Amino acid sequence: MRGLQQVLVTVSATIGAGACIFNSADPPPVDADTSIDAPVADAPVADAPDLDADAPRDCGIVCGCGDACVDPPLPPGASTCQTILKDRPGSPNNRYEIDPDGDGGEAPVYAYCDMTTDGGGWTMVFHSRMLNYEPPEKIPYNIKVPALLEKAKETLIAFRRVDGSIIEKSNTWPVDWATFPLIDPWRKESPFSATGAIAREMVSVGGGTPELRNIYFGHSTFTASMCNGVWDDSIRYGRICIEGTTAPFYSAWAYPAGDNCTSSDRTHLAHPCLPTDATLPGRYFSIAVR
Ligand SMILES: [Ca+2]
Repeated sequence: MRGLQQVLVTVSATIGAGACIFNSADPPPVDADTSIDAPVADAPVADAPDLDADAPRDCGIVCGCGDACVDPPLPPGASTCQTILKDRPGSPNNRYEIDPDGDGGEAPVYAYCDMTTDGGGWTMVFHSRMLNYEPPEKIPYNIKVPALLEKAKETLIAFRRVDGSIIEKSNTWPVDWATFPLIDPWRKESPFSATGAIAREMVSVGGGTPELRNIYFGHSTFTASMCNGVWDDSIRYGRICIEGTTAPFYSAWAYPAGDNCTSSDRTHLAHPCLPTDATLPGRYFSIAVR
């Protein structure tokens, strides 16, 4: 079997661009020049996910065990995770090549596509990969294609596992994903760039009926332990949360101590974002758009 795989890899490699030559048994090789364009932190994550545009190529299609496969060509013109799902219904969650501004302009990038949550078609533009982002003004999206954010209408925030899958609400994890209209300033800069802001939007938590909510985002802090305070711009801390909900509460990301990934209503008090503990999987804050 091993010999057959080797042959298939060799054959696929000769097919050229678009060939899908890896499967779960054969992780993709990591090239020496696939450095991750992310800020340097004092607490790097050893097993950080390779879900951004700069990470090495992965299959766009789930291959059978031991099989080689070839990506069908994407339709010409602009593509996002949403257009891929529309053109290929049933496409699985995975990394795909996208080109939001079509031929020319920005080069295509590889992005993780969430094809299942709330109808799918989400392009993940941010997936935390370290503790204590500094300085917060320099935290970019992982996917930096302006056309993607200019065209997007909705945002999905969620805590995800290292492989990109969402950690759904459960008895031991009372935190939901949430969707809301893409907040205008988020089109230009990541929410980490804000000092301290409140956007009022119709928010759906876990796919529920949308309700008007306050969305807090910025690298300052507020004194309330719940997500309902008044911003104090004199202190750098880092908060993203949605008042009165079980949506993700991502905090302390701009402060030199452990980050917290919990629920906005704080029913689930501070949990560190990254490590796996006895009851919870490793968790990473994420932002996706469609
Ligand atoms: Ca392009």
